[in-house]
Amino acid sequence: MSSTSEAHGHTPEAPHPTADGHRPAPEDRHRPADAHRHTPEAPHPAADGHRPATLESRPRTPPAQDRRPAEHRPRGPRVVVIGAGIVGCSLADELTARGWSDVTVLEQGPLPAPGGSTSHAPGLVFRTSPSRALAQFAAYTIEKFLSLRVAGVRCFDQVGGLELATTPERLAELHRRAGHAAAWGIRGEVVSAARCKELWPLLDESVVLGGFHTPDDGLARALLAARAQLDRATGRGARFLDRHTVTGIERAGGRVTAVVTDRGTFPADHVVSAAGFWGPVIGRMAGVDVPLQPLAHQYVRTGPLRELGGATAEASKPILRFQDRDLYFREHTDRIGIGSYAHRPLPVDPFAVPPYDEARARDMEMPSSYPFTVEDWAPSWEDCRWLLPALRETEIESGFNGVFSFTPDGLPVLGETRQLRGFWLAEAVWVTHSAGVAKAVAEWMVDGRPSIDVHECDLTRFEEAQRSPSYVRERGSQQFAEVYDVLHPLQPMERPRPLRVSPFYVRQQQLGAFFLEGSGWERPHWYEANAPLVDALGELPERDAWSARYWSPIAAAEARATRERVALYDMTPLRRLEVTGPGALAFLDRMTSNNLRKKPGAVTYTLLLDEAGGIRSDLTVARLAADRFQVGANSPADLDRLLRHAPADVQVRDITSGTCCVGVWGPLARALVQPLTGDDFSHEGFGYFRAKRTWLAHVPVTAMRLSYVGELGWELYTSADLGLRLWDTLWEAGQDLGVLAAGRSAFNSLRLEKGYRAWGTDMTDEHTPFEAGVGFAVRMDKEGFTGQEALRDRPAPTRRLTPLLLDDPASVVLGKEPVLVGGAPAGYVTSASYGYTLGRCVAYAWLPAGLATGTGVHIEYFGEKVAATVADEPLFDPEMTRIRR
Ligand code: FAD
Ligand code: THG
Repeated sequence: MSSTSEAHGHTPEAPHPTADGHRPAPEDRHRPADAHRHTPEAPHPAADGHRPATLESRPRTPPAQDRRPAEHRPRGPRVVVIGAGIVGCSLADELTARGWSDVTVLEQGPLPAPGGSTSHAPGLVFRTSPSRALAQFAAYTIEKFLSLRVAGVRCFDQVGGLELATTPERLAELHRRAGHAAAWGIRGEVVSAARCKELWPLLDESVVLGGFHTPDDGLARALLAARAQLDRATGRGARFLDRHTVTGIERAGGRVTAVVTDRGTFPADHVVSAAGFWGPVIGRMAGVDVPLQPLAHQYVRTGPLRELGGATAEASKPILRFQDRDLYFREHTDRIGIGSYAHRPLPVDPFAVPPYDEARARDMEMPSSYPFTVEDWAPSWEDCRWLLPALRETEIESGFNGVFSFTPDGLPVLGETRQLRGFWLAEAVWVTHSAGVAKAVAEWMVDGRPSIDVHECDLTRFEEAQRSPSYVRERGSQQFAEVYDVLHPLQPMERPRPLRVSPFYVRQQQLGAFFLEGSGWERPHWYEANAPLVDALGELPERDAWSARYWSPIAAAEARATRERVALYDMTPLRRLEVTGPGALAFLDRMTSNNLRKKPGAVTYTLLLDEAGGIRSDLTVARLAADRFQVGANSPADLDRLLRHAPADVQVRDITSGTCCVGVWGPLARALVQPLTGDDFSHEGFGYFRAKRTWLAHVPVTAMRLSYVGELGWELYTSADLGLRLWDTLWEAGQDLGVLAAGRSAFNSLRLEKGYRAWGTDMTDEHTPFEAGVGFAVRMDKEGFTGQEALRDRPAPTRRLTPLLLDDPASVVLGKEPVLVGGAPAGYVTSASYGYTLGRCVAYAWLPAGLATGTGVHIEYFGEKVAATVADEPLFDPEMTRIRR
């Protein structure tokens, strides 16, 4: 074992002699014996680990084509990565591959197994997920790991994956997962119990109903993959310093400037926290909330099994998931490794995790590995032996409670914080997604944006109320418990609720609202009070059990009433930003694609694009006064983006919480509102996409004439204190008109009939406005806006967000299903809803451009092929006669 000095540290006695953490420091005289070891088979580079000439001949991944000697190459900004787990190592590799070679990775534990989650991850990699981003991350991880070897040993065993069903519900779920796989381009097949037995001879076939087999999944050797990437990054100039504990983050003028360790300070232009479940600890040093909860998860190894006797390979059978009992399995030569999510959540306080040496002294193998609690394991052991009877002849040989991160929604937290520029998070990442995440973050840092849509993982996505330690603990624990549950896409978590409610909440409760949750808000999906209207609807097609969940025929009645009479929609959760100041117009005009240079009173639908012309958001911008705008926005990322770019003479404020909004929509909307105000609400007096400040009886409101449901009407905004009064005023005034309250379920149906896109679902920054069908909101002739140049240079679209109508009036799909054109997978559904006015289910899908109207396609729903036809949009009221009158 040779301790090499590319991991040159600064000893406490002689801290950073030059105050420049980048200079090669003197040989480390105090290196602990177990520090950064390198196996003899793969000797590590030269004494100056900075730019080891010996590695120049190593294969490099593109785009590092620079052939200049290392010392003459530009090294890019100074990057410090905290943590040398799989994420930190992969990130160093991806950054240096892009020419940013001034990368220092600081690790508190000893390399190569520093004691984080990676150090004991059994490495199962399943790609299939409802999240397209996660599926793409995992696909890249497999692709990359397949190409990595250390001393001839592969970093990935492509043994395949097998998920089992022992209940009919799970079998249906496997069909649904097969749909997700097909939608994201993953090879997979639902197979019989007999085939499962062939793949895994130890199974008791009689308890299995079927399985989902994905031949390209498999096992990552996480530590080896980390090592391979560490070596490659080192070869390009990165350095890894183990036994360096980060204790502080220095900053100046809102930017990070350096990372402080127990062995010196490292100046930095960018700092990435890849500290895994220690994320909150590093976050606190930077003054940033990191919304993740560390939880322990049990992993055991059995004793040797006769049935596996003679096995030579580490694993040859597919990695196995038995989600009905929250278990997974892999081989370790003649033993089986088993992980469980069946036990009670075991939260761990990241601030109380002992340092490496103390952990060892305390009977822990490493800081992330807590002693095994056998009582939590007992019930699972019965389940294991039920599924794999051969386990009855053996016992558990070893086990531990291994710690890793859970976020409130189960997804990673990625991106640069606005509070502290240059400070990035790459946390709550599985081994499965590690390389994909590292690639996305490296692209983000180097190119300004990831090449795929990662908005689901954006660190801005949690609202302030979703970042409290109690919320993160509760939701994180629930994520643990639900990790393998069959979850309906609309299914909300039960606690903590209610969290955010609109001022109309009491009325909604009185009307029997059925609430689901979104962004912490309680949102009525329909109102039981409207149940009597269902009888008048006539026959509705029978729904399958899955699509009937979180659905009610009442939604159809509410949709009908909106088209025929008038309905009140609670639009309070719609994000509202106020943009003010002398520079506000110029700022918004530069930030978005449509013409905003209109007189006060104008409302404009416009797009927030990124530098590459991708859609970051779609907004409505109401000019309320010369230098005051109200922006209707989508995710918290919109606020973040505007705040990042706002010049000194512009103020941007999120006013959502202090205000509220009711949408009053339907042909009788004017009859309802006009009598309440002295202002002219006629078509001539209050035109489409106009805004007015007025009073409705006692309530001061900002009224905007627009409608996401495609009917005549207004969004009415007031302050939160007056919300209830506004609701009651409208309710009373509408009694003779048959007003009703309507929910999100009807809302979503109506907006899809009208073809209005939902950002984040139908379109993201992966798409241009022209592909997404919102090119009408782009003024290419306007002077200078973000994304304009890129749009000019973009080739003609090859894909298009395409409206589909399902052929059979009784069919429904829900979104994220694969679409087959000519029998072959060609795209996926974004959103879908039954169109009650059209009498057909509407689905929008990303499909190749140029499919003619009338083209027949199939959507795969639970393994069934559902016929649909490419339609012309908008599907409803193309002449706009219902809105413009
Ligand atoms: P880590 O590996 O924890 O690395 C973070 C590093 O940061 C650590 O080495 C730590 O020492 C260092 N650090 C922290 N604070 C400081 C500081 N102040 N200064 C310097 N360094 C610091 N995932 C899968 O994909 N498939 C699986 O089958 C799988 N099974 C698992 C089974 C178990 C029992 C467990 C516990 C986890 C499993 N996971 C699995 C999850 C996976 O292990 C983790 O999500 C992943 O390893 C996290 O990688 P990371 O690099 O983010 O974190
Ligand atoms: N209301 C307000 N702001 C919003 C939304 C909203 N901002 C975010 C999100 N929703 C934006 N989405 C849309 C989508 C379509 C329309 C409005 C907001 C819309 N489009 C018309 C059309 O496409 O025909 C008009 C477009 C035009 O004339 O330029 O109405 O719900 N306040």
